[in-house]
Amino acid sequence: MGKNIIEKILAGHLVFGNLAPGAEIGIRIDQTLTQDATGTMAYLQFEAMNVPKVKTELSVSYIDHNTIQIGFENADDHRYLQSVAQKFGVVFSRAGNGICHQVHLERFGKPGKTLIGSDSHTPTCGALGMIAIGAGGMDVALAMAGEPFYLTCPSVIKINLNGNLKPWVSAKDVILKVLEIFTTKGNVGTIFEYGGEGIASISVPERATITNMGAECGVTTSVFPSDNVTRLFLRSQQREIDFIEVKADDDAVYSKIVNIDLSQLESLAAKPHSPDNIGTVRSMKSIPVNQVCLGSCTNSSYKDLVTVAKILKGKVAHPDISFILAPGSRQVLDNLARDGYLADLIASGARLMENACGFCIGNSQSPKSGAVSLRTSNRNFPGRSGTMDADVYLVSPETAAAAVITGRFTDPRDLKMEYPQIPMPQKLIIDDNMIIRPDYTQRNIEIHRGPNIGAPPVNVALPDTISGQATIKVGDKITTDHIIPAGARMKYRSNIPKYSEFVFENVDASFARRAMTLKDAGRHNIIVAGLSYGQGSSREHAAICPMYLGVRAVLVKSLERIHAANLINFGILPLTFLNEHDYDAIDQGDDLEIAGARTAILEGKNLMVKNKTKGTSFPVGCALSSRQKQIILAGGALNVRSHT
Ligand code: MIC
Ligand code: SF4
Repeated sequence: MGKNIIEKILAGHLVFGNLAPGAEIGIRIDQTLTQDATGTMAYLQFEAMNVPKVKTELSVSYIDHNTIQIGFENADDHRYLQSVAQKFGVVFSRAGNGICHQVHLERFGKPGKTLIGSDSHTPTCGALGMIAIGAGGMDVALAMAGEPFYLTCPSVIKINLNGNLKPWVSAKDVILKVLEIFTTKGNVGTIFEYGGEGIASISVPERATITNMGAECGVTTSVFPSDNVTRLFLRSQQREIDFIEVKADDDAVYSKIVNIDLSQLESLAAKPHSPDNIGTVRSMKSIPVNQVCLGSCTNSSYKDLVTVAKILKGKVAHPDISFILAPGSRQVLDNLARDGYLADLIASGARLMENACGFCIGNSQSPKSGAVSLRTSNRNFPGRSGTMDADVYLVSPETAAAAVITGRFTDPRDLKMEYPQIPMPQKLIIDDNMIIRPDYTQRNIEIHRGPNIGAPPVNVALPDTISGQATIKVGDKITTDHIIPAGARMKYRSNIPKYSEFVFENVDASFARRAMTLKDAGRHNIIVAGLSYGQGSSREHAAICPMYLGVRAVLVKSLERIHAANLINFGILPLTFLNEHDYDAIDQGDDLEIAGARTAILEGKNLMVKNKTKGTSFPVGCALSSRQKQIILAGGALNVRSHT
C-alpha cells in the first residue's frame, strides 16, 4: 500500500510506538523554534533540565512578539534569550529581523525534516514539505534536550486543490474556504495534506498562508509536497542545496479526500469573532471600515505586499481608514525598498510598523472603540485587537487594499482594475546579518537575568482526592486568548505571579482573586467548559497561570491538542464529560470532589465527580497514555524529568 507524505516523514523519524492513527507516537525532532513570548519559559525549563547544549540539528530563538517595550520587562527577556542562545548553541534572530514563521520559511525550513515550535503557527513551514508542529514551550525544551516529541498519530485528510484561482482571489481565500468546510472545532488528531494539479500554480509563500491558518482548524499540522515550486523558492533563497523531493505515492491512502475547485472561489472574509465565521466579501454589503492592517505571519510575503503596493500606487488611503503595514521579515522589507514598492505604500498613507507581530497580537494599533478592522492576520477572537468592542474581519491582501481605497468592504473585482501580476525579482536581497550564530569558541557565557525573569513554577504531585469548586463555568470555543490575554499583558510572560492576576480577565475579571482565595484555603479550583476548550495559541501560560492559581482539573466537553498537552505538562488533570447533560447540571460555585483520582488514573478507569452542592455524582473520562499518566501523577513534566 502506498504512503502519504505524513506517513513517509513520520516513519523516518519514529522512535516510539506504531503509526496507527489514534495511538501515541514519539518522533525525533530535527529543528525547533521559539519566540520571545513563549521562549523565556521554554529556556528556563531547558535550563532546569541540565543539558549543556541543544541536541537538535538546528534550534532558533526569535524575537518578534514583544517588541513594543514599554517598561524594562521585554528588554530583560530579550537580553536573557540572547545570552541563553549563546550558551546552549541556539541560533538567535534579533528583534527587527522578522516574524519567526516568515523568517524560518525563508532561511531555515527544509523539506522532509521535522520542526516543533512554541507557537501555534509553526505549521507555516509545512509549505516546504516538512512536518512542522506547534507545541508548548515545555515540549520544545524537551526536544532541545534530545527527547522525542509525543503526539497522537494523526489521521491524514487529503485536500485536492484543482483548477486555477481567478484574478483577485488568492491563498487567503483558499484557507478561508477550508475553514468554512472544516470549522475551528472537531479536527483534533488530523493533518491536512494538500495536493491536486492546482498546487503547481501556488508559490511557497502562498502555500504558507494556507498551512499557517490550518492552525485555526485545530489540525496537528498541514503540509504541501516538496516539488519544483519548492525548488524554485529554495533557489531564490540561495539554498537549493536544501531541496529534496517529498511526495505522496500514487496509491497513498487518506482518511478522507476533499476537493476544492480553485476557479470557483471568490473573495471571502472571516467575520467577527471566529476564523470559521465565513462569508463572501460581496455579502458584506459595503460595511464602512475604520482600520486596515496588512501583515502578520499569514500574509506578509513579498508577493502579498507588492500586490497591495501595485493596487494602491498613485492613490491615498480613504480619510476614514487608518492603514497599518507590518512586513513579515526584514528580507521582505529590504526587497520592497529596493524595488520601490515601499515608497509606493508609504505614499499611499501606510503607517509602517516594525517587522514583527505587532497589531496581530493586540500589543499595538488597537482600533477605535466599535471599529470595523480588516486584517490579513489569522485570528479575530474577541478582544485580541486590544479593543473589546471592535469587529475584526480576516481578509486577503487584495480585499484589504480595496477597502483602503474605498473606506468600505469592497470586492476587489469591483475596483475594475487589471489584476497586478507580480514577477518574482531575478535576485532577492538576502542578508542574514541580524542572525547571530552560536560561537562555540566562547566559554563561561553568563546568562543575563533581569528582574523580570522568574523561576518556572513547579507543581506538586497529584493528590488522591481533588476537592474544591467549579470556580468558573464557561461555554464552547474558549480560546487561550480568553484564558490568559496577550496584548498589553504580554510583558508579564516571564513573571508568573503577576501574569496570573489576569487569568480569564476578559471573561470574568474576579476569577483570579476567587481562585487564589480558594487555593489559600487549601482547596482546589476546577474549570468547567464546553466544546473545543483551549483553541488558538500554544501559550502554555494558559496552563501555567491556572496551575499557579491552584487549578487542579479542567472538566470539559472537548479539548484542543496543544492546550491538552500543556495541561498535562503542568499537572492539571484534563477530564471530559461522558454525558453532556452533566455539564448542564453544574453551576459555577458548586462544591466538587473527585476521590480516588490516582488509582483510577493508574488503572485507566473513569473518575467519579461528586457534586456536593447538588448531591449528585457522575463519571468523567481521562484518556491518558502511560507516559502522560506518569507526568500527571508526578504533578508535571519537569518533576518527571528531574527524577530521571
Ligand atoms: C498567537 O498568535 O496567539 C501567538 C501570540 O503567536 C501565540 C503564542 C503566544 O501566545 O506567545 C501562538 O499562536 O501560539
Ligand atoms: Fe505573531 Fe500573529 Fe503570527 Fe502569532 S499569529 S506568530 S502573534 S503574527
